[in-house]
Amino acid sequence: MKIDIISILPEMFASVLSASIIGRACSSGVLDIQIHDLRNWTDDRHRTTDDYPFGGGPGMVMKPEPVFRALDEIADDGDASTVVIVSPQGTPLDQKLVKELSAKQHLVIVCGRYEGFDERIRSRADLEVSIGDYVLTGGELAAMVVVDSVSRLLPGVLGHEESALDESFSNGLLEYPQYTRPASFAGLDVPEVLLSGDHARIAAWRRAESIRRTAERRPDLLEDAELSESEREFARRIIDETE
Ligand code: JD2
Repeated sequence: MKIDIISILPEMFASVLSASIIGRACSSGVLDIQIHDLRNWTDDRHRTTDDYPFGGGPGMVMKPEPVFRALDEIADDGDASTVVIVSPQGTPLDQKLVKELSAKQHLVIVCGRYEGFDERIRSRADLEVSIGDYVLTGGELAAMVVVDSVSRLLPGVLGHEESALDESFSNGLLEYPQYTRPASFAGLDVPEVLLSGDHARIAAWRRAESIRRTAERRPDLLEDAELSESEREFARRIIDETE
């Protein structure tokens, strides 16, 4: 997958995108990420990317011309590129949208700063995405969240062991509790079932704990989760017991 990122703060990306799993994916050729400085498409002495809002009001907005020129050059491959704007007004990012984005050949992510975008920039986007209901100072961290979550779904980015673990968020439930050695630590013991070697019992315990945890912490997720009738009854009981 090719990912181009357009930003006025390109230096923000280096450590995040070169570290660990994403860095390895780039080195191996599975991922090709290019960061572009939006100021390269300005045409004035001060390399200006913002301007005052018509109608007045506080703050500045991203001016359209540099973004249009950057996209003319970077998203120039017809239907093969998907232009994504990150903004608090976008479609909330969830694992389903991450999966859809991971099927694209070429993503072009536009990061803004200031108080947002001249509305005409939106006409160049295929998709506007938000990473959550809080306000960042700009789109760069959001773009990195999109790149990170999408990258780990690409074939060959995670090892086999790691990718098998992915099943659990994709089933719509929270993860079951996990433990490693030692079996007893700080007076806290690993549940006996996990030491039993009884794989059927372990699978049943993990499934029940996933449902329990989801019912306690994120009951909203249960609506779309695939549960049997008796699992639904179990979840209902946990919700009723959780004040
Ligand atoms: C951004 C700003 C609007 C005031 C460009 C914020 C985002 N989940 C998210 N929270 N915030 C953002 C985000 C993304 C891009 C920009 N700002 C600052 N915008 C009103 C301040 C400017 C995402 N995705």
